[in-house]
Amino acid sequence: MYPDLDVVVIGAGFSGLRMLYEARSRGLTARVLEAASDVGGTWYFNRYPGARTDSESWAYCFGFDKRLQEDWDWPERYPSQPQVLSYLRHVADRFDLRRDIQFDTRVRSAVFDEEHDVWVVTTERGERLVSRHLVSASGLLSVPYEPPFPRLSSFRGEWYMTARWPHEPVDFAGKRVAVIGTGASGVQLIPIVAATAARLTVFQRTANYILPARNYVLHDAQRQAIKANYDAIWEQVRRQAMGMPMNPANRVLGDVSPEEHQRILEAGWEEGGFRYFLETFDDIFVNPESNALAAEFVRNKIRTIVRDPATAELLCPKPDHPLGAKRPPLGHFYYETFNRDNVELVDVSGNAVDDITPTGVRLADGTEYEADVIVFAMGFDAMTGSLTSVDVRGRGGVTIAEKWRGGPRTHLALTVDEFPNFFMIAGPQIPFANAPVMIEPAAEWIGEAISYTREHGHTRIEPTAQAVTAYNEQCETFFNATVFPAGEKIRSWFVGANIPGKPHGVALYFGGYPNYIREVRQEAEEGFTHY
Ligand code: N01
Repeated sequence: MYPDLDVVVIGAGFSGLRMLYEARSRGLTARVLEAASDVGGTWYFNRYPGARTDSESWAYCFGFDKRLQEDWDWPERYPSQPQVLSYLRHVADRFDLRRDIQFDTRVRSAVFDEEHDVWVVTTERGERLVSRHLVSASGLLSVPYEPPFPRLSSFRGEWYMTARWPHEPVDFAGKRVAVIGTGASGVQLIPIVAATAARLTVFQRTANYILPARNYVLHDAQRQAIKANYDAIWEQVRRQAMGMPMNPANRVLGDVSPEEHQRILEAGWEEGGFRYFLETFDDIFVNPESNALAAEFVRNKIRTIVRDPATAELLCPKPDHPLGAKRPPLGHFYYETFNRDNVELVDVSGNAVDDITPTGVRLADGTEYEADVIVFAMGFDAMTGSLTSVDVRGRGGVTIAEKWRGGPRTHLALTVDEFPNFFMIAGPQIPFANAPVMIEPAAEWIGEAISYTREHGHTRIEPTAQAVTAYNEQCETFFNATVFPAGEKIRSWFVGANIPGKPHGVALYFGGYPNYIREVRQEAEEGFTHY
């Protein structure tokens, strides 16, 4: 059996588009299979009101083409979902990528044929493609956690999932709206809904640290400065632990006096976004004292902003919840929203949402909250879900779900032993960092690995089991060096704990983006010695 294609790519979001460009530039034949009707991935599906990036626009984009950077104007500090989607559409058109993308095509299975060293990919439309290589670009947060409520279908109102938002606008005006979930998605949506709903009831199970985004419109001079400084921006990003266009604080808590601590945290809070913890003290994620101080500062801000003391206390994360152990969302006047007369916060930490009734939300103690609209913002089967939900089989017929029965295990988040010729972009165990800047080096590395294999006359490339074990140990070591394990009860998707019954395992690399990139480059430059 000869392959029809060099590469099949699953997904046409940031990762799939970049991979297709990379494959083409290396003279490889490639086809992208995309379940949606257009490019965009995450930015196609998550079109809920208020959706926007939490990374600054000037580094939430591709850096591989200077003219692309010069052409594109970002209108805001944090671009909105329609703005990011427009950008990705522009990329697809500018590089004529669409002719190799098959839309409305969901992959049903991908099976490695050991005799011929090819992947046989079947789609839900009944097609069969034979490809030498398979690249999963199906997203790290793309399989939503479906509302697990048995009587949801009995609900007589409208209901929506943030991650599967309809294309038509949803009108909340004059309606009683219930929102379940207060992660990054819920936090962005809640202030927008509150502005028009007659009544908004927010069901919160775990209070998180919501940092002020402080979005702003970029004026002409700022846009020109961004374009003129892209080389410096990418240089800054390459040195930054989370791949962000920021400078390190270059100090830890112990370097300055207690009086200075508050001033520095205040300045970070005013800067907004992740600058609160990235530009204040470099040890916030590894030093319990530094973390506790930054966490208490946020609690005090909540108590200052939210007028009702009981509501403010409910919004304060518990002391056993380290800042950052759950990804801190960015808020756009989130805490201020709870000062509105039409907004109520309901604590479901000890009185769970039990079910949905024909008229609303029922809690375990029998209390019912009537609603005309329910929005579920309940998160994702993160990191592994987009692969374990597809029948992907490697050598000996082992499925990826079986392989990751004890949690994800990869080599450099790019490959898996027993899965030859298989690559992942933004797969499990990528660094905890700004997504687009991780995607580019991954696509380049995969391109290099494929070219290397072909140039050396091989038809198979696969990491050794030892390399996978070593990388997994590294991920565990870095995670254990942070303060995050202390928050083991808070159900973070970082370790698979947000989905009931999901295997736990460290799903992110916390060793910092520069270290990760160094390792990835070393592997390629030394000739793929772990393969
Ligand atoms: O999901 P989440 P998300 N009863 O898992 C609650 C990225 N992202 O979609 O905390 C009641 O964070 C759950 O409660 P608890 C970003 O990386 C980025 O918001 O488990 N509540 C939690 O409050 C982010 O981290 C952007 O106790 C239930 C919420 O649902 C990741 O995606 C925007 C429940 C889920 O929060 C995921 O964010 C959006 C139940 N039975 C997302 N089950 C930007 O960059 C779950 N919950 C802007």
